[in-house]
Amino acid sequence: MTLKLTVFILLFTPALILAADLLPPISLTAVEPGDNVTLVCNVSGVEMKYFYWHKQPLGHMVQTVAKVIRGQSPISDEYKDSRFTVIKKASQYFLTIRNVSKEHEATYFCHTGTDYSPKFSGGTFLFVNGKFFFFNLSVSLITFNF
Ligand SMILES: *[C@@H]1O[C@H](CO)[C@@H](O)[C@H](O)[C@H]1NC(C)=O
Ligand SMILES: *[C@@H]1O[C@H](CO)[C@@H](O)[C@H](O)[C@H]1NC(C)=O
Ligand SMILES: *[C@@H]1O[C@H](CO)[C@@H](O)[C@H](O)[C@H]1NC(C)=O
Ligand SMILES: CC(=O)N[C@H]1CO[C@H](CO)[C@@H](O)[C@@H]1O
Repeated sequence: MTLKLTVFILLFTPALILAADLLPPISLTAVEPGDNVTLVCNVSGVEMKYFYWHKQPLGHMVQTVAKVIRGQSPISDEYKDSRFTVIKKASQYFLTIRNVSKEHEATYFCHTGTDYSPKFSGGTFLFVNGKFFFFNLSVSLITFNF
C-alpha cells in the first residue's frame, strides 16, 4: 500500500516565512519497503536545456539519479540500478522507483532550466516504512499526554 501525505512545514520567524515564500515546499511521500513509487515533476513554462533528478539522503551530499539533456532520451544509469525509470509525458517527468528499500529514503527534487536560470521543483521527502513512523508518533503522543 502506498500512502501519500503532503506536509506543510510550519515556520515561526519572519525571516523563514520570507524564505518559504520564495522556495517551493517539500512534500512527504511515505511508502512501505517493496512498494513502487512514482514521483512527478512539472516542467511547463521553462525553456529547458537540461533536466536532472537529484537525490539527497539525510546527512549526505546531493546525488544525481537521472538526467535529460534536451533532445536526448532520459538517462538514469547513475546507480546502474534498473529500479529507476524516468519517462516524460507532456510537460511532466515521472521518476519511478520499483521495489523501494530503506536506502532510497531521501529528499528527491528536480533541477531544470538553462545555464543561467536554474529552477528547482518537485521536492519530496521519500520516507520508507511509513507504518512505523505513524505508530511511533502516536505512541509518543500518548506517553506525553498521560
Ligand atoms: C512493481 O512494478 C513491477 C513491474 O513494473 C510489478 O511486477 C510489481 O508487481 C509492482 N509491485 C507492487 C508492489 O506494486
Ligand atoms: C503538476 O501539474 C499537474 C497538472 O498540470 C497538477 O495537477 C499538479 O498539481 C502539478 N504539481 C506540482 C507539484 O506543481
Ligand atoms: C526487492 O528488493 C529486495 C532488497 O531490497 C530484494 O531482496 C528482493 O529480492 C527484491 N524483490 C524483487 C521482486 O525484485
Ligand atoms: C515505541 C516504538 O514503537 N518504537 C518503534 C519505532 O519504530 C522502530 C522501527 O522503525 C521500532 O523498532 C520501534 O520499536
